[in-house]
Formats: sequence, structure tokens, C-alpha cells
Amino acid sequence: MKKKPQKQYPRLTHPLVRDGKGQLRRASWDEALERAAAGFRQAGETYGPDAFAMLSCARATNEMNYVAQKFTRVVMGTNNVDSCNRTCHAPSVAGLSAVFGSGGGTSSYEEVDHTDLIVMWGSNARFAHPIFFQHVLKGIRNGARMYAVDPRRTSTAEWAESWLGLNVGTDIPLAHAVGREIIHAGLVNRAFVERATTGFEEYAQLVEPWTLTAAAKVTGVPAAAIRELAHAYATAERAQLCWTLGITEHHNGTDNVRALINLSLLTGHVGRYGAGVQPLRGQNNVQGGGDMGAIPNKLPGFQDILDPVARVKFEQSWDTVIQPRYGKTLTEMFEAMETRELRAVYCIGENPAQSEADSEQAIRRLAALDHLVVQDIFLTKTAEMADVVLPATAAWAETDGTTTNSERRVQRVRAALVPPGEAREDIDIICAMAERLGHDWKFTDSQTVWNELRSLSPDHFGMTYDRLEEHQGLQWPCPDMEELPSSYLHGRLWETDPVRRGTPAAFGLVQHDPPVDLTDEEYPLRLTTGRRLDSYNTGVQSGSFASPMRRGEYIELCPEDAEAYGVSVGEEVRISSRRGSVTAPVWVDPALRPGLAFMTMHFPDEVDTNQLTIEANCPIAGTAEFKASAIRIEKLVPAWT
Ligand SMILES: Nc1nc2c(c(=O)[nH]1)N[C@H]1C(S)=C(S)[C@@H](COP(=O)(O)OP(=O)(O)OC[C@H]3O[C@@H](n4cnc5c(=O)[nH]c(N)nc54)[C@H](O)[C@@H]3O)O[C@H]1N2
Ligand SMILES: Nc1nc2c(c(=O)[nH]1)N[C@H]1C(S)=C(S)[C@@H](COP(=O)(O)OP(=O)(O)OC[C@H]3O[C@@H](n4cnc5c(=O)[nH]c(N)nc54)[C@H](O)[C@@H]3O)O[C@H]1N2
Ligand SMILES: [Mo]
Repeated sequence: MKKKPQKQYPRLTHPLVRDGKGQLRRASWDEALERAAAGFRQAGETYGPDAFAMLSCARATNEMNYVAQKFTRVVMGTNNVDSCNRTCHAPSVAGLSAVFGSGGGTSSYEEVDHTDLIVMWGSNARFAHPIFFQHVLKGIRNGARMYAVDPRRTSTAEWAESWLGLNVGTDIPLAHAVGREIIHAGLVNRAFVERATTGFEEYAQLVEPWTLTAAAKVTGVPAAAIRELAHAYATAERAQLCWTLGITEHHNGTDNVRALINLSLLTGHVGRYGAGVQPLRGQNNVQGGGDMGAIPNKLPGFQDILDPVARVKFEQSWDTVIQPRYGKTLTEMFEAMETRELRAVYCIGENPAQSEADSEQAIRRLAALDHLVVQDIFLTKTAEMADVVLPATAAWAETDGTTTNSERRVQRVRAALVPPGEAREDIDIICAMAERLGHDWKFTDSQTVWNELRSLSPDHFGMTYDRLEEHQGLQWPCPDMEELPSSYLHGRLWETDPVRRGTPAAFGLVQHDPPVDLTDEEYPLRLTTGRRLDSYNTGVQSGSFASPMRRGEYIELCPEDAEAYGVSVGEEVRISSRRGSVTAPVWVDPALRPGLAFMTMHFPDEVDTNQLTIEANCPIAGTAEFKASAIRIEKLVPAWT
């Protein structure tokens, strides 16, 4: 079998600008920054501040994200700032905030070592969160039981006591059936539900039709397995419910998240040591990017744009006027490119030409921009479309600052390697751009940025660089310089005093809504997309090192389907959806079930999986349904040569 070589991306070593013939050519920093700034100025002056948008980098530091959102709000005067958080965990943030008032995962990793039950729901942490998975393994070694809920029998599921192999997009029926069983078996934590929640009666009514049999029919999971999960979860002393993209990357991702949170409310598995709900975040600093305000609806420290008190505080500190309305999400930005409402984009460390659903449409939209500036460490497909390309240093090894992981722990990172060529730090480049547009912020290093953030975000106030160093990282909220923060959130829900208990947590009254892209005779297979251990996202960062394990892109089918289509490992097939068509070789894997196919997003230059995916977005969070497309496959007959 021939292995397709994977594209290797060259590291950017000097700025590039597009010349008169449409080619990218080498430029000095001075010329590149001037071209970039002039384009932003022109778009703002001609079409107003909302013609500009910033994509901020979830792999770069907190300090970089703070400066990027400040650039957007102060220099350009808009709240149009977002990142790839939109494509993964925006539904988790929306769901958790709606219930608990804060979008962070509620527990810490260490609690997983000491819990009694772990549910990995729509999460392949063995591949995608290997460090977290070490804690899962420790928990199992310490006696915890583990359940996996995933359409595929993943590497994570191999470690589970029981694998619930559900049909794609049927998580709400499954969660509701678990909830109903807990209620009918008399396993509800009555004291907690009465004291700390609202909406239980309505919830009990809502889930009533989801008997074990009804749910088994829709989800494909045997009734006995659903019952077992319900009893195990409800009777565990402490349980951790963890989820990732199998839950969020759906057109109803926020509803899915609410359906899972409901289970923690029923049982009181939240707000206590060892019990909690945890969305495992994607990139190393996607949590921090949002915390720093690089999202369209929040100022740094998760302070709402619509809150006048918060706005005034930032306006005074920044000497500016902040628009009292939410900016555009990443999804809305792409729609606004189509309508030409958006004219200029500053894209830092994102590769949307290959990561957006329905990539042909995304590329067409990016091409419609008047001015695109890409600041990256590699010459990506998005950078190839840019008017100006700016070479940055790599946050993880060439830059100083902090990042924040899924357990809300802020940790220091330090420059350990010399950056190549003329690459400059992201913060440095943004500040130079701001200066050309009339704003001199005098940020001398990452610590001055961090201290400004601390002065404006109470949740971060107690985290000086010295303290972060001393404690090997601290979790937010950390408002105090003396006390150490609690490892888990929402302990207040267990208080007997109603004032200290605060706002109760509301059950989510969410209904099952199947995937938008329906399978039918023409497109009979369900395609779900995701990750492998040895590659990273659009492959830009992982393509450049050789891995003996990496086998490139394949469409994975179960043995029964492979036989039905008359295809075997390595044979090429054409894969078509209602949006596009690609070719890829077949891989046969018994981890899949009949009717289900799997592809990754890691090799878009060889096989552009996102030509197949559908841009059906969650109306609350804006996340696309990457996890459910309808496809057909046709065997390619090799031409005689
Ligand atoms: N090695 C590696 N690690 C990574 C990344 C990488 O590219 N490579 N990317 C990082 C990023 S950005 C992110 S966001 C995380 C993502 O981490 P994960 O979310 O764990 O990764 P995925 O493989 O996208 O999806 C998880 C699982 O969802 C399942 N799934 C699909 N549809 C459904 C459904 O309808 N219901 C349920 N319950 N499950 C379903 C899939 O079968 C898959 O096993 O990984 C991060 N870590
Ligand atoms: N089909 C399908 N598509 C998906 C998904 C899926 O499950 N299925 N998942 C979605 C998810 S969860 C995500 S997060 C997105 C990911 O989508 P993207 O974020 O667009 O993709 P990445 O490949 O992670 O691109 C990150 C870029 O950041 C650059 N970079 C890294 N470090 C630095 C730095 O320090 N500074 C600067 N300036 N740049 C840096 C890298 O070179 C790279 O070009 O894809 C989404 N698309
Ligand atoms: Mo992600």
C-alpha cells in the first residue's frame, strides 16, 4: 500500500507581503507592519469599526490574548474577537454559565485520582488528552469505575468497565433515560435537588417518555447498559462527568451539555471534592484565551460586555469607549465575510481555511475580504491567502508568559529556544501594530501585561508571577493574595444558608433533535470526524515531524460495511456529501459500528475532510456539527495504465 507523504509546512522566518502580481514576497518588518496597519485603518475609516475582526490564538499565552482583545476593543473599537473556542467548547461554556454562572470545568485533575466513578462522554481522552487520561488511569488504579459513551469503541473505551456505543447525535435521549432511571429507582439526591436547584418537576416530566426501551431504540445502546450507568452514577459516592467534542460539536451542542449537567444536579455530583462536571478543553490555552476576553461577549476575567459597571472600569483603565454590545462570533464573522460587512481580518495562530466546516465555502468567504493579515509560525493555507504574513515566535517554547489549562490552572511558560530568523513575539507584533495606529501601550514584557490584567480581573488578582512560581500554578478564582484557591467550584451550592448558597442551578429542559444532515438512500452512511494520537488539528504543527505511527488519512469503516461495499484496507474510495467530494483509502476497524464512518481533520492537504462537513451551527454557541455528516462512498476502479 502506497503511503501519501504529508505536507511539511515551512517555518516562517521573515515577513511577507503580496506584490502587484499577486505573489507573496519577502518584506522588511517596517514595510509589512505598515501595509498591515494601513489596511486595518482603511477598513475602519471607510466601513466603520465592525468591518474589522480578530481571530486570536488559543495556543499562545494569556498575555498575548489579553493584548489581542485590547487591540480589537481599543485600537479598532469593536468587540469582534473570537478564536477556535467557537469550534469546540463554546457550548460547554454557554451551558455551564447558564447553570452555574461560570463557564469553567468545576473540578481539578487531582480529584479524578480520588473519585469513585468517571464517565467519559463523547471524549477520546486516551488520544486527545493524554495527560488528563493519566489521572483517569490513576483513578482506576485507586478503585474508580469508568464508563465510556462514544459511537466508536475508542482507545479510551478500551479502559472502561462498560462502553455505551450510541448512535451519533442521540446523547440527549441517552442522558434523559439515565435521568429517568435515577428518578424511578429513587436514587435522586433529594436534599440537594430541593435546596440547590430549580426546575426538577418539569425535568421529571420531560424525561418521562424516555424509558430504557424507548432510549435503547433511538440510541442503539442496550437498555441494561443504560440502566447500569444510571445506577452506577447515582450510587457512586463521588463521580466525575467528563465530556468533549462528541457532545459539543453538534447543531444542538449547548442542549447536549445541559442534558449532561442535569445528571450532576439530580445526584449532587457537583460542588464537592471529587465530584464534578468537566469539559476537557482543546488547545493548550483555549481556556485562557476566553478568560482573557478574546471572545466577543466577555471582557477579561469573564466580565460581561453588557455589564455597565465592568465596562466603565475597563473604559477608565484603557481610556477608551467600549461598544455596549456583543461582537461577532467566529461563525458570524464568516457569515459577515459573505455579506461584505466584514472587510479586514487579523488572524493570529488559526487556520480557518482548513478547520472550518464546509471548507470550500470558508475559503470563498476568506477570499472576499479586502484585507487579511495572518500572524503564524508556519506558512499555512490561510497564510497563503493573506495580504500580509507576519512571523511569530512559538508560544510553547520561544515565549514568556502564562497559559491556563482545563482545570483553570494558570501556569508559567518560558522562552527556552531561540526563535528562527526574524520571528518576533506575538505581543510585540500586536503592540507595534497598535503603535502605528496611534496607541503606545508601553508593555515592556509579559509580566507588565499580566499585572494590568490582574488589576482588572478579580479572579486573577491573587496570581502574581512570583506566586504562580511558588505554587507551580494556581487555579482561578484566586482573588486573594494570602489564601490559596479551592480546587473545585460551586461549593456554595451545598451551603445551608440561602444567602451564601446564592442562585440555584437550573435543570435544562432540552429536547432530542437529530443531526441536521440526514442520512437517506443517496447518503446512507453517518460520517463522524475527530482526532488521532499522533497528529494535531489541521496538521500544520504535527506535519513537520516524522512519526513512524502516522498513517495519513483513511476513511475508517467497520468490517461489515467494508464487506458490503466490497472494499478492503488501502483501496481508494470516493467519499461524497451534500457539500463536496474527496478521495481516500479505506481502513477497516472493528471499533466502528455498521453505518458509521470516521475520518480525521489532520491531513487537509491530502484529503480535505472539511469539504464534506456541514456548517449547521448551534444557535446558542455558534459551534458547527463537525460530528455528523451524511455521506456515500464509491469504490474507485484503478485506471489501466
Ligand atoms: N492527539 C491530539 N490531541 C488533541 C488534538 C489533536 O488534534 N490531536 N486536538 C485538541 C483539540 S483542539 C480538541 S478540541 C480536543 C478534542 O478532543 P476529543 O473531543 O476527545 O476528540 P475527537 O476525536 O474530536 O472527538 C471525541 C469523540 O467524540 C466521539 N463522537 C462523535 N460523535 C458523537 C456523538 O454524537 N456522541 C458522543 N457521545 N460521542 C461522539 C468520537 O467518536 C470521538 O471519539 O483534543 C485536543 N487534543
Ligand atoms: N472535521 C473537523 N473539523 C474540525 C474539528 C473536528 O473535530 N472535525 N475540530 C475543530 C476544533 S475543536 C478546533 S480547535 C479547530 C482547530 O482549528 P485551527 O485552530 O484553525 O487549527 P490548528 O491546526 O490548530 O491551527 C493553529 C495555528 O496556530 C499556529 N500557532 C501555534 N502556536 C502559535 C503561536 O505561538 N503564535 C502564533 N501566532 N501562531 C501559532 C499554528 O502554526 C497553526 O497554524 O478545528 C476545528 N475543525
Ligand atoms: Mo478544539
